[in-house]
Amino acid sequence: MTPPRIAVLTGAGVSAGSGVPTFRDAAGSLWRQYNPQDLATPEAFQRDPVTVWEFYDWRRQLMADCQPNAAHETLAAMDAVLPDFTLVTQNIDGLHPLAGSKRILYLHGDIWNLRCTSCSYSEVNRQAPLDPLPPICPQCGEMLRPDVVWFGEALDLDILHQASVAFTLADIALVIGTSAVVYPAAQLPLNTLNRGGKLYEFNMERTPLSGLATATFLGPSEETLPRWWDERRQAWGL
Ligand code: BV8
Ligand code: ZN
Repeated sequence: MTPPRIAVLTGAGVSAGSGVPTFRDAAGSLWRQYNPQDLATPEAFQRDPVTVWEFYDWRRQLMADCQPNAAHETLAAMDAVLPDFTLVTQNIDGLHPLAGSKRILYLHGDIWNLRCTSCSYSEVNRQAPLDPLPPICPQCGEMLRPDVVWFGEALDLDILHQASVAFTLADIALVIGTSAVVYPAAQLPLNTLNRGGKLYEFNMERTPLSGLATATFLGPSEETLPRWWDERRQAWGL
């Protein structure tokens, strides 16, 4: 039997098992009691670039020591055997490519990429901590920024289109570790349902998508996703 076409949307919860704080936890974290949503905005960066850079430098230092968990590894294994598979991630932590995933669409950018606020310069930079902070463009001397999509900033339209097509054509949508409140990401899995596909959710708790999901597997995705894949892989003869 031909394996189904699968599109996956991941959020911060897929990396929770690797020690990366989720947005909901980060807001409550000891670190300065800042709400990430107040810091991950162009206005905050305009007003106080050093504080925003401290926030990202802190996260980069924390993420630098984190390793992929069984959920990331399962998604990489799926990518390797499924003919039609797309991983769409909201995460910027770099753990999906580290686990070996290949077909990845980054909706919200990558914390390990820096780009210039003034010219077209950009670089991959895994230095943590960064020094100096804020980092300076070697090409024009202006400040570099994290190459991520902040709240109120538009997503890359080409990436968003590819993600939307992947979910529209998918037989199965997997939604893993996301509170499903950030748009337009949270909208994507509905494309699969609207075309008669199935939506399986993997989360610690129910979300706004749970009422629409074909099934919600409650528990840590580093446990629930490998179990689901083992059973499906055998049924599909993979
Ligand atoms: C845009 C990069 C327009 C930065 C991020 C009012 C209503 C609706 C929408 C809006 C609104 N007001 C504003 C908007 C739009 C806004 C938005 O959606 N706001 C929300 C908060 C209401 N969206 C935007 O601004 C987007 N841009 O709309 O632009 C536009 C168009 C044209 C021209 C100009 C402008 C941009 C959104 C992208 C923002 N950037 N990240 C950074 O990371 O620093 S979003 C950021 O927050 C993350 O990337 C992530 O996507 C999001 C947090 O969501 P989650 O990943 O779901 O994480 P969270 O902590 O919330 O949840 C974790 C989940 O995991 C939980 O459910 C938990 O139960 C579960 N979990 C925990 N452990 C585990 C687990 N599950 C399984 N296993 C575990 N072990
Ligand atoms: Zn520059």
